[in-house]
Amino acid sequence: MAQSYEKPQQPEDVYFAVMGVTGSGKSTFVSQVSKLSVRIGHGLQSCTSRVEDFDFLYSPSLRIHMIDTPGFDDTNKSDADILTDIADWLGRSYKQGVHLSGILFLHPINNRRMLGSARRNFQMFQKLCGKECFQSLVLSTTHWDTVAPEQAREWEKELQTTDIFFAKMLENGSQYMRHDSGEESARTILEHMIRTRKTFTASIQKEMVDQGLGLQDTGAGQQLNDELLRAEMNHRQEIEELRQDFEEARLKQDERAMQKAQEEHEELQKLIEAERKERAKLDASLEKIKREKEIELQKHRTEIAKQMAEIAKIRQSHDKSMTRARDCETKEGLSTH
Ligand SMILES: Nc1nc2c(ncn2[C@@H]2O[C@H](COP(=O)(O)OP(=O)(O)OP(=O)(O)O)[C@@H](O)[C@H]2O)c(=O)[nH]1
Ligand SMILES: [Mg+2]
Repeated sequence: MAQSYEKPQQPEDVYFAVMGVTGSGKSTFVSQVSKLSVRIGHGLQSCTSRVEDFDFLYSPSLRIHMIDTPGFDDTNKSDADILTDIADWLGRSYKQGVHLSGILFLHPINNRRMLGSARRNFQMFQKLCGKECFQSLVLSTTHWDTVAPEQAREWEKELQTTDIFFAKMLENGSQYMRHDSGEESARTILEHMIRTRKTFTASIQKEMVDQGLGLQDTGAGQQLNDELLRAEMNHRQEIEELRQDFEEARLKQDERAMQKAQEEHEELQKLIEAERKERAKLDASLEKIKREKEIELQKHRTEIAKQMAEIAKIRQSHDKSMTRARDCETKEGLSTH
């Protein structure tokens, strides 16, 4: 009689993304919950340079994938590059039938009121997710040990009660959780995310995959595009003011002031050019991003192959000189006997 074997049950795959500005502690969180070796940045430079999937077996029936992302406000990459990377990962995984079940957004509590770029990036993050998935978001604060407790609590309250910070998202179903005690709070957050998990499609996935929009026409892309345009307009205004300064200096025949205005003008022109390039990066469909990434990967592989060939050449020449030295020693040994 044929024996029946029970097919071993495959664990359920659950995907959680971790986002937030650079240095907020995303990779640290991923390493705390997964116990995997994750590169954490200890210098002033940003660390995670691309989206990475760290998976581990949480229980025999559950495999957790923590998606570590590079942080906006990176020291090496522009926000347009970061948004492109995240859009690429989200688009590709969605096409392959992978759905996120939650996103954790980390904010360092010592970055008081989400000033400047942190605030703009938070707005971009909200557009990237879309209101419909606010219920699957956990907003959390890190770096509690770097601020006096009463100060941190005051700033936390401000975050929770101010509309442009966390308040609107909390009203729309997001959850706030402190991450203030290392592995213990990391585990509490993960357990909460597992308990409340529900798959969803982020706005940027619907926009780029379902509607076939280019990155610049997505909510997050538009937000970044508007910011870059605003910065460009400000710089043009500054150039206009510099022209007047230059004219005044010319009338006074003040060579030094003329030189200074000229140099500042050149700097501003460079900034405007960089902003234009950034905006051009947003003019990309998922297909274009994929092609560019493939070209980048190919360049990277060619570079590695070149380096490997160099290493092999050095090793070969080293081996040859060692053999020659050994031969000489043997000959000398023989001649002395
Ligand atoms: N004091 C303190 N340091 C922390 C905390 N969380 C992370 N760090 C430190 O902050 C630095 C940056 O942490 P990462 O986990 O690399 O931050 P990240 O968000 O992944 O940064 P990017 O990869 O650059 O986007 C590291 O030195 C961490 O050890 C925290 O809660 N308190
Ligand atoms: Mg990181």
